[in-house]
Amino acid sequence: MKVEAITLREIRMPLVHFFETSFGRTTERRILLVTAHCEGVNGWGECTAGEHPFYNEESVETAWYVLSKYLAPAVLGRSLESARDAAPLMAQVREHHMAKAALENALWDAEARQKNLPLCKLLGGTRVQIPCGVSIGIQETVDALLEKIAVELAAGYRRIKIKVKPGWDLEVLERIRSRWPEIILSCDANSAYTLDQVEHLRKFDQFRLLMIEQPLWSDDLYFHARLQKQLATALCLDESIRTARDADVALDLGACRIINIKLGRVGGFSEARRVHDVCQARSIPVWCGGMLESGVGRAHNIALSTLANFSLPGDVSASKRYWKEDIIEPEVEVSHEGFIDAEVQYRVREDLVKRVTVRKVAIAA
Ligand code: OSB
Ligand code: MG
Repeated sequence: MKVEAITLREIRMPLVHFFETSFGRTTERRILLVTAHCEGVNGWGECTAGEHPFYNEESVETAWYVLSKYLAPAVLGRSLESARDAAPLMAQVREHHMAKAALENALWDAEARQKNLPLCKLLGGTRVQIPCGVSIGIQETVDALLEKIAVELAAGYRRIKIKVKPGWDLEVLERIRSRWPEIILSCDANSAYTLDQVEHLRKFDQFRLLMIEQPLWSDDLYFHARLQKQLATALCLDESIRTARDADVALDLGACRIINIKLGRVGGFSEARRVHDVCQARSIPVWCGGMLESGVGRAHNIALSTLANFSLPGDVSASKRYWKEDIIEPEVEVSHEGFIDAEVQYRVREDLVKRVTVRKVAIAA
């Protein structure tokens, strides 16, 4: 598979509803898309870097720079046996996982198309339906949040995750639990707490949460292990797990009992599979996180979620929760039982991509 050219595009699309976390509110997404042109087939990848370096250190701007100056040149003109060969070619660049994932995943997509295989089969996935949860951001009022939860439960979603931060946590969880004592519920702090708040965090135990996601620093494993020992509720790590090695260390330390795998954060399908395998070997369940992706990234999250150890509902949900119109066809749909059919094949709507593109560069070998 020869990599003949790479196109970078930035698209802009308003979210149907703003999404707020402990680090800020997003109303419109800027998304960097990568197209890899390989001997007659085009593979698409999505960069999950945010508009600002708030979730992690990357942003659309840094990814655009690193992709155009370093990563695209590292693979252009190369003949790859498989997309698996891309990561070593890009390894001279330290970190920048979301930029690398966008390109690596575009190559996986191209390889699947070239071999005429569904991407999930190329990855070795076995699940035919994906259990879905939703991640619901911080709202203006608790009543507004309860209303949103009611809508998502009625739609069939199998797990509700809310965003928490100091001042938007215990009372909110209390209101949810008094209305729905039995639903599968979790929360995500995106690093909003410190170890000084252990006593406060211990109060989360009363709500019988499936997990508390990333309560402490985004680069920390050790103090999460200290915290986990003091909580009954399982911790789940998101930001802190950037490699399969991180997963190994986290599990050795006892820093969490569940891991959220995000393709961008770990640098693409190859490393995501390794994180999956480390967790599987140690009987630690994983689930697929989301980064407010367009259909391109969403389809890749679905393919990843077909791997056997993705046993918990992920944050991979229907296109219409995010977009008036998604850039893939068909859009991602979720059944009334809360599953996505993993056998659906998605196609990029290039006409729509063109309409929402604000910049584009084609880089040839
Ligand atoms: O921590 O999981 C997170 C969105 C942006 C940045 C970080 C996170 C999230 C989500 C949204 O929780 C998941 C989604 O619906 O895509
Ligand atoms: Mg998270």
